[in-house]
Amino acid sequence: MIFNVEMETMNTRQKEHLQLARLQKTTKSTYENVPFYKNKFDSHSVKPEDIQSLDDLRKLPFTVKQDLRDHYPFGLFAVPQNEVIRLHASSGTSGKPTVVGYSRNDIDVWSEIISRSIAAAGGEPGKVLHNAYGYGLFTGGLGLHYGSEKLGMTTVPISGGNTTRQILLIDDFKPQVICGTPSYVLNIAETMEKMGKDPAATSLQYGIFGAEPWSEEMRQTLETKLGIKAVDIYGLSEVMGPGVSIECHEAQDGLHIADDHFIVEVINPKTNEHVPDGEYGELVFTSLTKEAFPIIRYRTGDIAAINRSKCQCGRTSVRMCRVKGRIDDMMIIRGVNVFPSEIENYLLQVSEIMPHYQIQLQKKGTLDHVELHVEVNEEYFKQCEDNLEHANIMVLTEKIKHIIKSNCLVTINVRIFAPDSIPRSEGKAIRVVDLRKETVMQ
Ligand code: DLL
Repeated sequence: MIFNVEMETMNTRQKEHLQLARLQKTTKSTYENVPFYKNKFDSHSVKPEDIQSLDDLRKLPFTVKQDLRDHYPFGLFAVPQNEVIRLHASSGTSGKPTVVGYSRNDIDVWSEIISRSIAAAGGEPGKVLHNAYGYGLFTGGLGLHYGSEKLGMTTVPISGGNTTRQILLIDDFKPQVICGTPSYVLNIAETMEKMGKDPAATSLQYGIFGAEPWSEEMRQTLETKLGIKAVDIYGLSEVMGPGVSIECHEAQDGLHIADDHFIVEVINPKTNEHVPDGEYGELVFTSLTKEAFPIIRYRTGDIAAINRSKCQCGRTSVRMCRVKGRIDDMMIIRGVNVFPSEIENYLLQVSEIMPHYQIQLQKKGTLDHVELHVEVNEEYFKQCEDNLEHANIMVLTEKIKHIIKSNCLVTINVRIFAPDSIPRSEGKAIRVVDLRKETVMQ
């Protein structure tokens, strides 16, 4: 179902015309209302009037996460604080959190974008949506919630955690759509299995999964276990929250960017030059309709590629491929670049292990030492007489090393653990544990 046919199927000329008008308005508003942008534009000798075409966007300076931290909490807002009706913030693992604000109109626009995202994912008015994204300062819970209500779905604001209760409510309320991080929804499905329930036998038909990198293999796992169609949803609080892009359930072939509200660019993170369509680079977004917290050329740190071909679903927006990961999460193992999601993709093809893993980074001398922690499944563990020293475990370790080596071209150490040893996620999974600063130099 296409929620807003007029906006979602516009032709390129109409879209570009709309984008330019909105870009000019945003540039003017940021210049006039946010001293940070005024100073930055001035130091780059660019004025809002210089934006006469979409290509002129390149004249504007980039914005980075540190700019948000430097102006904590409200320094980048473009409206007076009494017009800000909602705040969200990132957890800020290092330093100050990043705070974002929304005007009433921003919340309406976001809800509209999420409604059409849920419709693209298979949701429909009158059906039930189980929202297992965390509610609170994180944008996942409330973002999906408002859009689901606007679409006219019966919305279950369960949030993350309390997994057995989630299962009870799925049984009783019979939702067709489930939203959550892929790692948490996997946790729900496995908990159902442990309770002797068949996760594929619920009322669920569609899953809307995102907020963390995940792989095609993880999609297969979730679709098979739960008997659903699963789509990828992407977003970040600095740009709006979830809904910046989403796959359609018809094609499941790249995420449609809400490009009437955001312009995407893809750059080489080292040279800052644009890369050709189809090539991987860092995603950069400019908001076109946000009032309280407009953002110009925000460098997301996320690596993906874009594609401008038309999708079979009829939507005409630019699409992006699934995000490989964040630049910060990229590991360089003896000169080869690898993202955890690439390792996941091959790991999940190994039937003897569970779809959970963690990568530990340590320093040994001057070299980075990478250890992949995986968990053997119950059945195989029994065959190994519940013994991690069993010869079959050694064979399995070598098998995993070989699969990673031949597909990702890196040699990494693999450690196999007993079932249920890897921490389960209730929100964003922690895939990489970086112990390099704590590791004693040898
Ligand atoms: O994670 C917003 C969101 C909520 C997206 C619910 C999707 C669903 P932040 O907490 O600000 O916002 O984190 C944003 O998470 O820069 C990416 O690195 C990562 N991320 C988000 N969605 C995806 C995805 C929300 N589908 C950061 N695939 C982003 C890969 C994702 N990474």
